[in-house]
Amino acid sequence: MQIGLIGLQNSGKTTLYNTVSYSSGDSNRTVVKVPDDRLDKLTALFNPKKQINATLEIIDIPGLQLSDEGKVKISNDFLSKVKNNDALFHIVRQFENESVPHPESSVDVLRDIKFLETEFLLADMTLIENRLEKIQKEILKTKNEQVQREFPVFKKLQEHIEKEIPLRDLELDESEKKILSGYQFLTLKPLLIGINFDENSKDSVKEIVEKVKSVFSNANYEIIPFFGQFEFELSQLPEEESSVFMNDFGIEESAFTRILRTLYQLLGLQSFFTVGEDECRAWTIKINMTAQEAAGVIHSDFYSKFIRAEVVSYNDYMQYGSFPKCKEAGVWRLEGKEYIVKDGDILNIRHS
Ligand SMILES: Nc1nc2c(ncn2[C@@H]2O[C@H](COP(=O)(O)OP(=O)(O)O)[C@@H](O)[C@H]2O)c(=O)[nH]1
Ligand SMILES: [Mg+2]
Repeated sequence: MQIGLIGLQNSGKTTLYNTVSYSSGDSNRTVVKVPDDRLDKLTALFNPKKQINATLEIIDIPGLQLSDEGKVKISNDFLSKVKNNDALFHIVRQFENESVPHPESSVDVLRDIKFLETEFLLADMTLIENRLEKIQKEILKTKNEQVQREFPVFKKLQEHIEKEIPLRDLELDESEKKILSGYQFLTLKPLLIGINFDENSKDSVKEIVEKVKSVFSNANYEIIPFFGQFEFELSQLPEEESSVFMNDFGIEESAFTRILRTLYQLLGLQSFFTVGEDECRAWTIKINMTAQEAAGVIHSDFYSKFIRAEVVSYNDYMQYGSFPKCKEAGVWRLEGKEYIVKDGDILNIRHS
């Protein structure tokens, strides 16, 4: 899964990137481990040679520049960088800092959110219009079925986006999604908005988040407040010290943990585990995936050669402490390929 950090310049993207990325240096692409208490506990029980957390790729996309007319320039470079992102994380600046100029000269979260959304809507509108023109020409020339199928879908998008509503708010069925999968619509990508506060303005967090939520009450995205600079500094401290500071400050979990949880919700993701003496591992899958599909995430052969899945839920395993005891208690199950995997299931795939 790949997440792109986007936003105006000096909103705190690189600061956040440096907070979550272990590697230092000026690379703008990093793979981070998804922390999971449950996996840590399974590792403590199985004592495997290695623990493999789920991972997430985070990309620090260079800040959007304003043109002389005060518009965001959506360059081809920008588009190529967001292309493969599964979700966009828009970092909006709420912190005041005189030595760091705001591209719009003042701090205004509502304006910046609206601003980027408007530019993204315009970019998508242009893409849709251009494609529709081409489709219409091609339909006249050829009887290409693929192109004919695209036409009503693009018409639907156009009608929707002309109301200035992001495409992510539009209901699309599987076949429509498939037709659109090759195109890059900015407003179709799942969106998370991170509001970057200064540690001194902690008391205003609630009020500002409420305000944003009420102004954009129909919006189909999540909002996360965080303290960019402060949380970066915490991340540089040893664990024991940073947790003391966090407690004093009144944040229970790091920005990263909160961001991850929200991302999983937003993208409809969950984890299952595989355990053993060699490795204990967390895997990320979509909610509602079947046992066979989950097996395919481990290895494509496991999909085609799937026989059954041995399943114990994490909570049951923790309660009974071993597979034999889970069997005795009747919580160890053999499930077929249609079984819908639950968050925290421990799976062992039987395959031919
Ligand atoms: N006071 C304050 N400064 C911040 C905060 N977050 C980032 N900065 C500063 O703002 C400047 C720009 O941040 P950066 O992360 O590079 O922004 P980017 O352009 O979005 O990547 C840096 O000097 C940061 O130290 C914050 O929460 N509070
Ligand atoms: Mg940057």
